[in-house]
Amino acid sequence: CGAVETGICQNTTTKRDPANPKPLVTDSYTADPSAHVFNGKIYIYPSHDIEANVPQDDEGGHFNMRDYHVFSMDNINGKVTDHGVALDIKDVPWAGRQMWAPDAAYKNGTYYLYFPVKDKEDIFRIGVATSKSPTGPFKAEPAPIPGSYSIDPAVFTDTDGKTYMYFGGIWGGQLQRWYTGTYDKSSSTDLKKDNEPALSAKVARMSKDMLKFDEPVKDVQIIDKDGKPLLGGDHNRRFFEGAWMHKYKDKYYFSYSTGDTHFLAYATSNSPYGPFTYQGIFMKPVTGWTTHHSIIEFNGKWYIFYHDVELSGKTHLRNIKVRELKRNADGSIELITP
Ligand code: FUB
Repeated sequence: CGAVETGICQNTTTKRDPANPKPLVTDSYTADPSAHVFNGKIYIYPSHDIEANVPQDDEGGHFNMRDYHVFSMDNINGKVTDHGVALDIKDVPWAGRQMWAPDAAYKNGTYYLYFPVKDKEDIFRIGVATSKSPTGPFKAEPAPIPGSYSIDPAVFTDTDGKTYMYFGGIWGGQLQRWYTGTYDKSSSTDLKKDNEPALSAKVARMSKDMLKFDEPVKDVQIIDKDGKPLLGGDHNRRFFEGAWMHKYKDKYYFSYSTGDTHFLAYATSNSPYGPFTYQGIFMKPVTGWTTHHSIIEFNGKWYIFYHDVELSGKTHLRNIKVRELKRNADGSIELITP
C-alpha cells in the first residue's frame, strides 16, 4: 500500500497463526502497541518508528519518531487499517523531539491520545491531544500535563469509571532523574544503588476532563511474596518501562518490561494503587532489544499486543504483533515463548 503517508491504507490479512504471529503492519515500522476496544472494534495506538540516522545510545536517541498513526481491526484475524497521521510533532507547540509510546482513552464523547515527547529542554513530558474520533486527527493541548514527566503513559479506566495513568521508564525514559522530585540530569541509566528499593513506575488518577492529574503522583510499589520491595539490582524482576494495567476477576494486573533483561513481568494487587505482589515473567525475550505490550479482552478472549524486529532486524525499526494471552485456573498468566 502506498497511502501510508497520506491517508487510509488497508492491509488484507488472512487468518493468523496464533503460534507464529506475523507483523500486523508491513509497510511501515510500528512499535509499543497500546490496544483498546472502542465500539466493538480494536484500535491500536503504536509508536511510528522511522530511520532517522541517529546513532544508537543508552538514552534511546535512535528512537527519533515524529508522528503517530492509529490502526484498527474489526476482529483479531481481520485486515489492519492504517488511518493515516493522527498527530504530528509539528502540531505540538511545546515538543522538541522523540515521540515515544502513546496510549489512548475514551470518556464522555471524546477520545484522548496521551503521548510522551521531549520538550524543548530535552526533558520528557506527557502530552494529551483530543478528537471526536478514535482514529483522530487529534488536537494537542498547548502544554504538557502539569506535573508529568518520563515516558510510557498507560491509561486504565476502572469498572467504577475512575481513570488512572500509569507511567515512567528508567534509562532513556529519564525516571531516575526525578528521584529527588526535581529534574537532575546526572544519571543516564538508574539510581546505581543495587541494594536499595528499585525505582517505581508512577500512578495518578485523572481529572474528570482527562486533561490533568487529580492528585499527587504516587509510586507503584512492587513487592515480593515476603512483602519486601524489589531492589534496584534485581534486573530480572524490577520495573524498567512499558507499564500496562488490566483487571481480571477483580484483581489488578500491573505488567511491565524489565528492559535490559528483556522480559515482560507482572504483579497483582487488590487496589489500582498497589502495592503489587510480583508474580513472575509472562513473556521471554523477543528479537530486538526489548518489547512493549498491551493486554485487552475481545469477544471473550484475552490478547497481548507487542513488538519485535522481524521485518528489519534493527532495534529501532520494530513491527507490532498480536497473540492470545492464556491464563491458568488460578488467574496466573501462562508463559509465552515468542
Ligand atoms: O519506543 C520508544 C521506547 O522504546 C518506548 O517508550 C519504550 O517503552 C521502548 O519500547
